[in-house]
Order: sequence, then C-alpha cells, then structure tokens
Amino acid sequence: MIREILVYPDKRLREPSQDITHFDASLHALLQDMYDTMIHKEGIGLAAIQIGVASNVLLINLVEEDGTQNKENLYEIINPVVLEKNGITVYQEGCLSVPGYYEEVERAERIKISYRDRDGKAHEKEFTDLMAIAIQHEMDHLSGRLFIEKLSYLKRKKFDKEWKKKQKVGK
Ligand code: QAP
Ligand code: CO
Repeated sequence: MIREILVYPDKRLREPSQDITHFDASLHALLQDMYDTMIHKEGIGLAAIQIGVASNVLLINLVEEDGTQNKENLYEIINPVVLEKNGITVYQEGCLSVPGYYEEVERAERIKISYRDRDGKAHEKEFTDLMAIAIQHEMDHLSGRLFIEKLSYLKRKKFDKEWKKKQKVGK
C-alpha cells in the first residue's frame, strides 16, 4: 500500500525511532508499504518515520548504471548501529521529505554497521560510495534529523526563505 510521505516541517520527522523487537508479519507489511511508497515516489532510500512509523527501519535501493532500479539490490536495514566511520565525502543529496531541494552535504566516506534483516538475522557490513552516504542519510532520519540540518548557516537561511516562498505559492 502506498502511504503518505511526511514533508518538512512536519514535527513527526523530528521524533527519534525505536528498535524493532518482533520480526513478524506486521514488520513485513511495513517493509512492503515502505517499498511501494519509495518506488511510487521515485526514491532510492526511505526511513519508516517518513511514513509516520517511528521504528528503526530503513530501505535503500540504488539505481543501476543502466538507470534501472532492481529489487534484487534492495537493502532492508533494521536496528542499525554504527561500528566504524572514516573519511569524508561530499554529495548532492535530496530527500522525499524535502521534495525539490538538493544540496551538497558532507558525510563519512565509509561506514561499518551492524543491523538485522527482515527475519531478525544479525549482519555486520562495511559500505562505501553512495551506499555509505544513503545509510548515513537514512540513519539520520531514525534520529529525527534531516539533511538540511547539516547545511552551513547561510545555505540554511536561503533554504528557509525559498521553502517559505514555495509554501506561499502553494507548491
Ligand atoms: C536519500 O533520497 C539519499 O526532492 C534518498 O522531488 C540522498 O530517494 C540517498 C527524491 C542522497 C543517497 C544520496 C527527492 C525524489 C528522492 C526529491 C531520495 C524529489 C523526488 C530522494
Ligand atoms: Co530523507
């Protein structure tokens, strides 16, 4: 089922999420709804809180070099914990909860996390490149943070001004 995506400045996006304790059918239904919603909105990543569910669940499904998005490459990451981070990289990020806005953000270049899959099985894995960036972006959602909070003071002021203007015109 396609769900509504919460859009900035919705207060619910600031709520910290909680760990999943039961790896059951209701988790699988949540994962399905998140996937349907992410694909429908043409996203490559989504955190549960973006559809109003404050659980530590995120999806990442990067696009291939040929432009296709294949479900075989879908990562379902539950209860992630950062074990290691290193290096610095900059990437122009966007977010389904801040539609139409893209800006460069600094992140760690590599990240090692532990997490669980849909069956509750524990994994430990290191990610690099766009996967590392996407994990950090989505894990920020689980802590109630958005990428616009990482902008410089001037860029944030410009964003606030543009966003207000956009809301006035009703976009
Ligand atoms: C998070 O972002 C991310 O503004 C996922 O109009 C960001 O899927 C991962 C989107 C950067 C890696 C690098 C944004 C779709 C999708 C928009 C997204 C929009 C339509 C964003
Ligand atoms: Co986002």
